[in-house]
This record gives sequence, structure tokens and C-alpha cells, in this order.
Amino acid sequence: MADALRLVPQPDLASRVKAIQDDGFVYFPSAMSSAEIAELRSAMDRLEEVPEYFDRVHESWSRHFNNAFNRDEAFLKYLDKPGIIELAEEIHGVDCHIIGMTAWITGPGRPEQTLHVDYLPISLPEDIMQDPRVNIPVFITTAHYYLDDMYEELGPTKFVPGSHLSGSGPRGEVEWKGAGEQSILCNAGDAVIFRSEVWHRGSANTSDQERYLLQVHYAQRMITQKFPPYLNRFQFEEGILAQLTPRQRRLLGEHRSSNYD
Ligand SMILES: O=C(O)CCC(=O)C(=O)O
Ligand SMILES: [Fe+2]
Repeated sequence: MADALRLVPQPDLASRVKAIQDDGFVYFPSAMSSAEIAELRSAMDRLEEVPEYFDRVHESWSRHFNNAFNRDEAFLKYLDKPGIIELAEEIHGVDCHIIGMTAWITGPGRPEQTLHVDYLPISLPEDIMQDPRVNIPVFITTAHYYLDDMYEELGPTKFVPGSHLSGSGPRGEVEWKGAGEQSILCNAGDAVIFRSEVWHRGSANTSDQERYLLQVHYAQRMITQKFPPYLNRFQFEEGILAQLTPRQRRLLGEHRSSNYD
């Protein structure tokens, strides 16, 4: 029987920032209403492959759509969901931005992913990491919005708790300081935001149901945005641009001039 990750809501911004540092992730129960879940699921169902966006829909068990914010207005509120955006701005800086937004439907037959980090900005020996003077900035986080009640057969995301403090990626290891991987068995509408150094993976879908997941990637402004296609070809849809608030525009790249600009 797989272990379930302990999901504890944090009451305020300060405790969420501390959880990102200590646990590597923060849990937001009921981040979405049931109407929002239904709206987002149907927006995901309407998505069609755009090969220039580097979508990956060729395999029967996975439909993976990039630049979700540019495809349907239903995605826009997930640029700056209350609670989550304040955390992103606190840990990445007030000029933080969205580096990607991916809508992902993983169906029956999805295989096990291998344990990985999404990004390890700085690799350090474990004993250096444990020095209290060492505090690695949070360069990238991802918010996962789960649109299903999660159970083991549906292929939950698995985290190795504490592994963001290891100073490395998993090099064949499957546990960190005695803790093995643990499944995120949350409810539909819950969100989890985690820093890119957490050892994690998606797992096999052995159910007869598809799993709907929205990923929103936040980063310090110095990390580049990843909106394919590149070299002057990505264009914001006019109808989408017209609906953005000033904060959403900033999150998508309308920055004040800064270093290197
Ligand atoms: O599918 C998941 O739950 C996690 C996916 C993931 O970690 C990734 O694609 O990098
Ligand atoms: Fe990942």
C-alpha cells in the first residue's frame, strides 16, 4: 500500500513561506469551487493540439497542452488565484512571472514517471545544505490544480518529503533520510504548490478514468519564460490580452525595466 503525503493547510502567508522552505510545498484545500472545476475540465476537453506550442498529444494516454493561458479565457484566473499568487510574489519577488501553464490529461495506460527534480538551480553537498547560513532562493515553483478526487490507481503525483534539502536530484535513490515517496491523494479543487527541487514524479494510471491536472509554473523574473514557439513566433491572442488585468499582464511579461533590459 502506497503512503499518502500528509497534507496540512497553512493558515497565513508567513506559515506558507516557511512551509516552502521547510517542506518544499504548500497545500491549498478547496482552491477551486465545484463550478470552477467543471468549467476548467470542459475548457480542457475543448483543447486541440497546436504542434508549434510543443503540445504532446500523440500517445493515447496523455494529452499535454502548453501555453494554456493563451487558449481559453477559462485559464486566466489560474494566473493569479488568491492565496497562491501572494505566496508566489513573496517567494519569487514582486516582479515574479509565469514561465508556463500546462493543461494535462493523463489517461489509463500512463506509465510510471521516474523520480526527478524539475530544476535544480544549485547543487551542493548535503552537509553544506544543512548549514543554517545556507538558504537557497526559491527560483521556480509549480502550482498543481487537481481536478479529480485523487486515488492511487488514478496516478497521483508522488513527493519525497524533505528531498528539496538534499542539495541534489535523485541519483537512483528513492528515499531521502528514511522517507520514501508519498502520494498526493487530495480532492478535486485542491492545489499544491512545490519548489522545483522536490524529488517527485507522476505515477501510472491503472484506473479506467482520465486525470485532469493544471500546472502553473512561477519563477523569479531572471528565469526565462517558456512560451513556444520561439524566435518571434509566439503571439498572445488579442481576445486574451484584452481580458488581462494589470497584474496578469505583468505575470505574462509586461515588466518594468530591470537588470539586462
Ligand atoms: O503528472 C504528475 O503528477 C507530475 C508530472 C511531473 O512531475 C512532470 O511532468 O514534471
Ligand atoms: Fe516534474
